[in-house]
Amino acid sequence: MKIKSAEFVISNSEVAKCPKNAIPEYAFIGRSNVGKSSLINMLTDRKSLAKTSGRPGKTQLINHFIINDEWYLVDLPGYGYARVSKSSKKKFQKFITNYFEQRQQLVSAFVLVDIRHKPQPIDLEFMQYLGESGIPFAIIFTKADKLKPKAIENHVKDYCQELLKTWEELPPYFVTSSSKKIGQEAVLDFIESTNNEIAALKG
Ligand SMILES: Nc1nc2c(ncn2[C@@H]2O[C@H](COP(=O)(O)OP(=O)(O)OP(=O)(O)O)[C@@H](O)[C@H]2O)c(=O)[nH]1
Ligand SMILES: [Mg+2]
Repeated sequence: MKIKSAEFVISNSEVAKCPKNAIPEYAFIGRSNVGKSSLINMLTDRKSLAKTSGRPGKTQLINHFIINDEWYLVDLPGYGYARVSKSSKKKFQKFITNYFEQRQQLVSAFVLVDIRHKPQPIDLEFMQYLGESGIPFAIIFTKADKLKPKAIENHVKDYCQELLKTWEELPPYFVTSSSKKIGQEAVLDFIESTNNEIAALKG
């Protein structure tokens, strides 16, 4: 998919106030600092469409971006970062779970995990939560520039093995690096073919 346009639309803390348009939507979620906002910039070829930071907890709201006037890309706050505030210490903030449970337009979530780390309980729990809520998801391994190709292969293999302990089938997954621009085409092609399937179903 070619990115012809990518624009910020709105930030919200309530899912009820999110855009009402019935167009396909893809949401990026994962631990704080895993690289969600950076990935959004890499995918859209924009330097600072989504705000990034070296300190965890940068993204605090539900941020909608419209791509090619055709689909929404959503940047979400990270989970698993306790220092944000006392009241939001709960593992998955309520407005995030509300978003996933109520957002009719959501086609698929992308759960981002840092390729350097072993499977973390909080990520596996979030995937479990999505599965139980009937929300399709794909996994995006981030920061692949930090590992050598052989290590990437081993980490992905180990991750898949862990998933197969609880899942019968593996979700789609992608290896990416925002700094080295790895994985852009694969992720965008996945979104494009999913959009095409939806359009075909609609007739
Ligand atoms: N080496 C490397 N660093 C990355 C990559 N992607 C993101 N980073 C760095 O990781 C840090 C966090 O990036 P963000 O994109 O702000 O992470 P986030 O998941 O949106 O974080 P929150 O909004 O706080 O939840 C920044 O210092 C980025 O420069 C990558 O592909 N490679
Ligand atoms: Mg962010």
